Amino acid sequence: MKEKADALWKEFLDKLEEVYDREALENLRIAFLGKKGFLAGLMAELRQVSPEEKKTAGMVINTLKENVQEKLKDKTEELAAALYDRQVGEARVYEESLLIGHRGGSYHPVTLIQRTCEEIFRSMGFTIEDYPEIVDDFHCFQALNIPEFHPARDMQDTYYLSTGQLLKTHTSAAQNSIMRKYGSPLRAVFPGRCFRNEAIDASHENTFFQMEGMMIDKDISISNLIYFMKTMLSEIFGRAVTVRLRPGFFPFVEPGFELDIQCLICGGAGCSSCKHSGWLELCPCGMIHPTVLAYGGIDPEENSGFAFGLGLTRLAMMKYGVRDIRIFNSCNLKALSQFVNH
Ligand code: FA5
Repeated sequence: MKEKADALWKEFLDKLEEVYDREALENLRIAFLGKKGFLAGLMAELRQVSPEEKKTAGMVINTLKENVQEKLKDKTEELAAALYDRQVGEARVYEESLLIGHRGGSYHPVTLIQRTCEEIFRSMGFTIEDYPEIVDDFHCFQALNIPEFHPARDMQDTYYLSTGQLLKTHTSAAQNSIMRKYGSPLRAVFPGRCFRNEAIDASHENTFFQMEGMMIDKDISISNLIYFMKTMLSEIFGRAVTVRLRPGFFPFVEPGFELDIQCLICGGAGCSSCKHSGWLELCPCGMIHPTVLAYGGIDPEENSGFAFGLGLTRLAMMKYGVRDIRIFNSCNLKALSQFVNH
């Protein structure tokens, strides 16, 4: 019985590999689990097995059945996610929510979330700064303790221009100029569009928004950082959200952290938006590295500070329950205009 079950399992896995749509999946399910399917055949054979072997043989069949069911379930989810991606690509997914008769313009959801964040930080004494999208290597990398050939550059696949300048890969590129503009003490946030040559999927775009924040003064500590992060998130969501802080490496902070938010789309159960992990990387942060302070003309012996790089586009996904980041750059007004009243 065990050999037969193993052979069936292998055959099932081979066939599953070739399934690309729901119809084929259903046919496979019927072939294996249906009334006249292979599993039913094995069950029929069980009747001929001697009473001593029956229990073991029964367990073998049950295990096979459970494994087949689990794989079918995974494949169903995988196909559903792929179908969803296709629909988003064709900009059809939000058609039901078309605002019939709606003719007025509306703000882009990322603009809405950006303004909400700006308001929250303004109320806590932060200034709002603007910064160019085309920057130079010094500001994007070197001033952030990332010299030429540093491996951290590999994490941000960069678009270089023929002038030697580049498209800002992160809002941290503004840190140096803002430190030089204000010196210490300073409290500033600076939202901006970022560009990376990314493989695009449900949570990665090649053009997305971040909002950087910095607070520098005498005696700024990690508790200040955590306080501001928590205040911001509870203000934005208007309810308790589950976050986790784990160590993260960025050459411009020490110590550095990754602040993840529990996926609000699936409630942490796992879905395509959070890559089935239940968590979404939202806001790396940390204490500004003394070398970076010094580059910005601020004495690291006298001052300390924190910085964070909030993923604004991902935050908009969580806030508005958008499953696929691609919708934001889709120019699909039917989809994008529905956030007008949030
Ligand atoms: C940075 O960009 C650092 N500059 C952040 C930082 C600032 C760290 C200050 C410490 C201190 P990272 O590459 O992880 O880190 O991006 C930050 C956030 O931007 C991510 O958590 C995510 O929310 C968002 N993000 C990054 N890449 C993408 C992408 N391709 N598409 C959408 N959002 C992205």
